[in-house]
Amino acid sequence: MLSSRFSSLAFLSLAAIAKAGTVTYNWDVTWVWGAPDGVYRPLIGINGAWPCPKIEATSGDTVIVNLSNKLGNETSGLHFHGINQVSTQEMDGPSGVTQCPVPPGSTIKYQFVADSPGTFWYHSHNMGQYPDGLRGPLIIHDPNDPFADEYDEEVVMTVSDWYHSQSLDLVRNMLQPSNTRFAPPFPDSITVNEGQGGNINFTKGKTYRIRLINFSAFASAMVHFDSHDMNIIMNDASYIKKEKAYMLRITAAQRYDFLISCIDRDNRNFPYLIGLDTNRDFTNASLGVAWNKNYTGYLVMDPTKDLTKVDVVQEWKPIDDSHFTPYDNADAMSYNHLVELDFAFCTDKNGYPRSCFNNVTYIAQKVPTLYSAATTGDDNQNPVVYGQVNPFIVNYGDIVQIVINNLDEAGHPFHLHGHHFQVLDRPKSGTGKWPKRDTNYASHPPRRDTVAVYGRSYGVLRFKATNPGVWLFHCHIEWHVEMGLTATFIEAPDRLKGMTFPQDHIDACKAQDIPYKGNAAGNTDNYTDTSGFITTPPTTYNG
Ligand SMILES: *[C@@H]1O[C@H](CO)[C@@H](O)[C@H](O)[C@H]1NC(C)=O
Ligand SMILES: *[C@@H]1O[C@H](CO)[C@@H](O)[C@H](O)[C@H]1NC(C)=O
Ligand SMILES: *[C@@H]1O[C@H](CO)[C@@H](O)[C@H](O)[C@H]1NC(C)=O
Ligand SMILES: *[C@@H]1O[C@H](CO)[C@@H](O)[C@H](O)[C@H]1NC(C)=O
Ligand SMILES: *[C@@H]1O[C@H](CO)[C@@H](O)[C@H](O)[C@H]1NC(C)=O
Ligand SMILES: *[C@@H]1O[C@H](CO)[C@@H](O)[C@H](O)[C@H]1NC(C)=O
Ligand SMILES: *[C@@H]1O[C@H](CO)[C@@H](O)[C@H](O)[C@H]1NC(C)=O
Ligand SMILES: *[C@@H]1O[C@H](CO)[C@@H](O)[C@H](O)[C@H]1NC(C)=O
Ligand SMILES: [Cu+2]
Repeated sequence: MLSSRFSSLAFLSLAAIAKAGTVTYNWDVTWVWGAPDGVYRPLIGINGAWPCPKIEATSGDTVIVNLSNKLGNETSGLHFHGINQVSTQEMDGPSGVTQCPVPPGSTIKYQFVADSPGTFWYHSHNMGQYPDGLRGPLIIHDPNDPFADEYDEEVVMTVSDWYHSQSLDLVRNMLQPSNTRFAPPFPDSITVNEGQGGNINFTKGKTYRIRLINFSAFASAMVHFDSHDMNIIMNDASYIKKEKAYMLRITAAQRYDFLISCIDRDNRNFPYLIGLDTNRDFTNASLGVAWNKNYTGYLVMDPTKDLTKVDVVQEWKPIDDSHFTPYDNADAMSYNHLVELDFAFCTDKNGYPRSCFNNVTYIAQKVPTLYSAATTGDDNQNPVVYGQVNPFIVNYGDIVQIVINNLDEAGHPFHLHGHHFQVLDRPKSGTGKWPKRDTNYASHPPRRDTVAVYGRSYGVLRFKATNPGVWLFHCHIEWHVEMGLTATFIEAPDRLKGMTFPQDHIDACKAQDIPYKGNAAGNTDNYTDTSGFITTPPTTYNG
């Protein structure tokens, strides 16, 4: 599973003394015909192949991805999940936010410094495309890994829910007035390593670092290894004090790095279980248990021996990740800027199912939000210029507390671009709304980029606004993004004023006659003139 370049520890020690380099990927985005779970369907791959390749670099390296859209019939783009894009906010990738969609026949270059090590992933942030396959691991090695002495080999493991239909059709079916229960598409199966299998060679005396990445569009998964604990060392590319876990729950877009050791007493092949959690709230027994999609993989000591035993779990009791301690033991920051978001499903003027923050659904505008921030002068401090993208202006240096009140009965994973936030509190389901008091928080809260907020409960997050840019905050259930479950942080707009963009990014807009200056509607005479703003979501979904 490791590429040859990184397969030896010798490389890692070399990297420790090597100077920062550049890794370049020339990628054509192409349709590929494939059957990850045995059922053939069109997939979005790279350079004619699928699964998509892994990006691998060492912290400090510059990563260049030169992306040519050769799909012919769909736009595209890439987001590098968990990379904070310090000073390169225009490389973050979501369409309509930091760039225009890349039209067929165009090329766009992404370039950023991998400033921080860990397990990341990249994916399309355009047209609900990543469940169609356009996604892959992004591994940034750490020459100063504090756990380097504790493992011998590393293994990348990706997990995902999987669909037999294409995203465009799934989203079109979902966004219908008849969908009064806001039902998302239901996965057909679960894939591990994109269907390539998840068996791990397990040799006595060796300890393995598993980099687990969740590519899911919807479901969460429970992870349990027969007879072996997981020793977790990282969540979402942020080191933690080692935590022993019997079971983990990973939601869409999260990552965990953990160690598993093959010890003296081990003498057989051990199954592990990944159970797809399609229930709305696994902690609520009255909702029934819906573990109908399971994957069994093996820690393989001897491939000629039994590989049929199944790992059975009686009860799902995952470790509480909100109680992890960051490796550096950093204190909770105190905040000066509160943003409280009530999340609930809602219905638009045409009766279409949507999801809302504070009763407002996100509607993509004509001009990418970052381009508006760059080109509307001092008016870029005024949320009016951005249109209905749920904009929140925060000043440079603010410490922002986001409170997310989840009024839905299901759990939802929330992701912030451009930051690793502190998770101060994430109470159990059924707790209700934030009591508007800051009490009983973690004093050394874990930092991550995606947090699961339980049903009818809330989450309290803090981040420091020292990364000027336009950063989305959204549920990482892709189907909910398409329903509008997104807010936009306009961070330090005074520092975005007048910023310029690479010509190929602007050319992507020009090729489609998308305005790239002015307010949300491209008005350049009067930035607070809201004529032409999009105030109702389109009734036909085209991505
Ligand atoms: C695991 O071991 C088998 C032989 O037992 C070998 O063919 C395979 O390449 C190994 N896989 C990895 C990822 O090292
Ligand atoms: C990027 O790709 C385009 C089109 O394939 C090619 O013309 C260009 O030279 C590439 N750029 C780099 C930096 O490799
Ligand atoms: C584009 O082409 C692919 C492959 O033929 C097809 O599966 C897909 O549905 C098409 N997309 C659109 C938007 O027509
Ligand atoms: C990945 O995330 C999805 C969406 O939250 C979830 O359903 C699935 O169970 C997760 N997979 C794992 C292995 O945790
Ligand atoms: C999946 O695994 C769980 C836990 O062992 C079990 O309760 C459930 O019945 C399994 N589901 C299927 C469809 O086998
Ligand atoms: C949302 O709308 C409901 C019903 O119209 C109202 O009770 C509630 O106060 C609103 N919430 C916010 C945050 O505006
Ligand atoms: C569990 O689910 C039931 C049925 O939807 C609901 O009435 C109840 O409030 C839920 N319990 C909690 C603690 O959320
Ligand atoms: C700009 O447009 C706003 C909203 O239509 C209007 O109130 C304002 O007077 C206009 N400003 C100028 C200078 O025309
Ligand atoms: Cu959601």
